Amino acid sequence: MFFNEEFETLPRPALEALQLKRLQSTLERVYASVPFYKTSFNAVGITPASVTCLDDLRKLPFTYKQDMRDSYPYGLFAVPMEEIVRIHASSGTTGKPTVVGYTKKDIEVWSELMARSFVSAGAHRGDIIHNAYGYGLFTGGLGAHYGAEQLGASVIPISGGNTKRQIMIMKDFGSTVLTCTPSYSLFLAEEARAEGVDFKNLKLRVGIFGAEPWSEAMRAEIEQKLNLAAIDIYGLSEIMGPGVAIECIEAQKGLHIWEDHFIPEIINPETGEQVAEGERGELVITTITKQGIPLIRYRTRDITSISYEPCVCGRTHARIARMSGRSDDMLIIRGVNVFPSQIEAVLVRIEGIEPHYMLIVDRQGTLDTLTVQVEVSQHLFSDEIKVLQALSRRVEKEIKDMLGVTCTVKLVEPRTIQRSEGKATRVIDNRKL
Ligand code: DLL
Repeated sequence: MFFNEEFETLPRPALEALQLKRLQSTLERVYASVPFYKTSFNAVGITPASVTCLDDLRKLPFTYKQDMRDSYPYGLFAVPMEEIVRIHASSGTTGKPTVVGYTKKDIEVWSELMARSFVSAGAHRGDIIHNAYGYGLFTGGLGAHYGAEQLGASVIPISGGNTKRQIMIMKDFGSTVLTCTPSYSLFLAEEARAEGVDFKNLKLRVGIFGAEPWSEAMRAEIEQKLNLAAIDIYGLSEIMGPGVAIECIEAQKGLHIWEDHFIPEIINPETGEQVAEGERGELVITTITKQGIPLIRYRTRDITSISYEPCVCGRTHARIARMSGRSDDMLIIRGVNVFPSQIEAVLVRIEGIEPHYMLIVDRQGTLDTLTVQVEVSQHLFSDEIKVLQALSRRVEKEIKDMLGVTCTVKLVEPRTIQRSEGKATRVIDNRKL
């Protein structure tokens, strides 16, 4: 099933020809209307006319989040404010947020790509979409909302929070599709249980989860606890919001990136050079239809790989692998590179603990220390100390075996790690480097 069959299944030569045409017109536009691009292209001696094939894209300089911060709030906009109909911003962990603006056309494109994404996930008209992504400056809520309406489904704009009410509404309104962060879906499952609501008796069929890293093991856990098919959706505010890429329900293997609107590259984050197909590296995206704030070779900092293999679903757009972290959230603990998602993958596999955890990184003298706080399951909680000690030793050993990093595991009481209604915060880094 497709939302826009013609474009979703465009044979690759036609897709690439379209990309080149759209790339060239984007370059012309930004060169003429955004001083930042004129300066940065001139600095490397390139004009839009020097880009005559897709490979020429590599000659262009990268754009960084810092460039957006430096031109805060509207410096990278390529159209006058009269044409901007919506503004979103992504919460920066430090300093000012990154601001993005959309023209009417940008909103139409975004709605279409989200509608395509819903269909790819197995949703259709007649579905009741329970949209628990936050509404506001965050792109999740409104992005999914407009896409659901474009699809012609019924959308419940519940937003995040008030979990008990969410469960009542899901049950009473007969929600069939759930959209929220993967961590919030597990919180919903937990609350439902506490309320005596069994997901087996709900109508939910599909969950569309993204906005934060998660793992295959967590997918298995969500699918089992919520009794639905869990689909991975990717996006970022700078590029558009949710719906840049999504898995298809047919394969659930890799996320199709909508290549008629975005050109993906995977690079080595250190050297900036392209890596081979299938190899891991940082995702770089060039937008080729955006009007409000087109971005050229934007460094997402997200680590993935790309595959151009044909997919069983019939879509011809390349697939990127589940994000395995960010090139900048990677922790280096005693010289070992650690992605929080890797620790999570170990935790969810162990019987007796819950995937609610917090990583605390510190430094004693010159040595890094890693403490993993993780919740013990209710049924083990009242067990004797000996059992619990053995369990922490086991978790420590598994983490050591899998990641090569030594840590201390502290089991904590069920439901004591702070829950998030949006993105979970899972790392506290107390090191002062
Ligand atoms: O999180 C947009 C979004 C909303 C995506 C709802 C999916 C669903 P930002 O707040 O700008 O936008 O954060 C973007 O979140 O660069 C990734 O690091 C991370 N991220 C987004 N989706 C995924 C995913 C939205 N499926 C940043 N897996 C991105 C892993 C993800 N990380």
